[in-house]
Amino acid sequence: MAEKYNNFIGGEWVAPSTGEYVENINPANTNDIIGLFPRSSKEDVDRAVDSAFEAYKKWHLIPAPKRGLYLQRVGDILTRRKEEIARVMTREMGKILMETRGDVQEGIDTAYYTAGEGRRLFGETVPTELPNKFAMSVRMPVGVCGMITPWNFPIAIPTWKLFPALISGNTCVIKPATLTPASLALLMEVFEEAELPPGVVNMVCGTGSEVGEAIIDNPKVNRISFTGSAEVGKRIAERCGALLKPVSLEMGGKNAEIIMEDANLKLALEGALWGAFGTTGQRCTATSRLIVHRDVHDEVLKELVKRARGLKIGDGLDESIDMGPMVSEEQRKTVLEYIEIGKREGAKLVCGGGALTTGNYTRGFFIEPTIFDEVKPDMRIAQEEIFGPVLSVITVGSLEEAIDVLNNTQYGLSSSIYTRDVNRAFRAIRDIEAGITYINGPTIGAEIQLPFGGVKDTGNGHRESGTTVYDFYTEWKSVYIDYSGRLQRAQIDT
Ligand code: UN1
Repeated sequence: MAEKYNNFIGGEWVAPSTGEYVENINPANTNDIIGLFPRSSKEDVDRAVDSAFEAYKKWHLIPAPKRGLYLQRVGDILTRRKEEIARVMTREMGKILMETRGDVQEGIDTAYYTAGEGRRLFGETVPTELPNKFAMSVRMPVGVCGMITPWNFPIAIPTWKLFPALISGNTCVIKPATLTPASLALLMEVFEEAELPPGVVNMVCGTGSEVGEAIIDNPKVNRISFTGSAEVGKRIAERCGALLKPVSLEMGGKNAEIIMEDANLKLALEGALWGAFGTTGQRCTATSRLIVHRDVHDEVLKELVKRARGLKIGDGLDESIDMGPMVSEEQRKTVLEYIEIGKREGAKLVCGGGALTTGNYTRGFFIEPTIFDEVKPDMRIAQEEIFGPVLSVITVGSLEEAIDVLNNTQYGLSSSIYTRDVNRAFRAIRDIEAGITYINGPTIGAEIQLPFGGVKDTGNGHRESGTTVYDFYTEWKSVYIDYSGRLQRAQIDT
């Protein structure tokens, strides 16, 4: 019998009011059951929100540098438990150990970076137009924050949301993705070990339609942060709009790497392989289009296909593996459908294209790294987010054309260009419509000390990470202190 996990509410592990649990299985081996996780209801969410609401009363009064000490401890514990958490994450999500270690490391980096922010959280002081008066702005906490998180970065993304919210003085209720609750449960254990006061962070497991919606609708929740598909994000934005509830959305991408004819091709190829097939293509920053200058197209494609065919696919717990399975049967099905769409649209399949179902692969959701050549910029495989190891190669004749093709999508998250020409690099930085642009690096691998997010349908104007995330988790208060001892009227001539 698989181990039963519970919700984490008010510092305790609490069974769901429904009494229902769902199996969490290993996508590389469906015989391996990680555990049974709650299928919770609104009742559980309301309980968690009440607990966060109570905890807020004390938490926001703790000085921010002291709140930072908790995060420092969380960083230390995550460092000690990094390997254990990475292994559980590989088992429940499928990405290879090297990457799940990286996922935890991103959480560790965020913990230490955010702990330091406890001594900054800068406001402004400005001159006033009146004598003997002082003016400043300070950041105020907002109360209870709700977080709805995806399965592709089961630790890193929750930490991007939780830690800035906490250092700002807020308390949190978080829902893990239904496919990856075990990693987040371990993060709750870390909070427990760090002796974070009960109720400051609460986790409720369950579906988006039950738990997610109950978090959004609860009137005591003052912020919603969501990472996931554009389709769900739009629905959340509508609901939050009606409730006048600030919402931060991180959604899809259709990221491209440009390879110019003057690029270091070896470097560009390595970038494309890592960007397209790392995490089995399941990053919102994944490279799903390769825009190649026609002078180097044949050389690039030949080598790319050779290298992609050489990738070792299998269970990510085996250190020799390059690419793990898809996270679920459903995701694999979607990707296979897109491969069929690509073929029907007339793109040329030059590598992979199928599910791997025999031999060692029978019990997992494995799929081949897939490359389409002769893709036209308007084809669906060049427009829609596939979220799998499928790369569309588009040929262009100039930098202008390359950037036009890159921008020709509804999304604008990550982008990359390989060139040795500094003038081209700077033009690309100026003209590419995306939240992130890499010069001579792949589209994946953002660091936590810069803003993360995108333009167009990728987001709704907010950013995670860096220093800008605090604009979401705090409210500004402008403070005027008049020490003249008399009534002074601003804007009134005397
Ligand atoms: C995501 O793909 O959802 O920049 C997040 C990166 C990682 C985070 C990706 N640091 O690729």
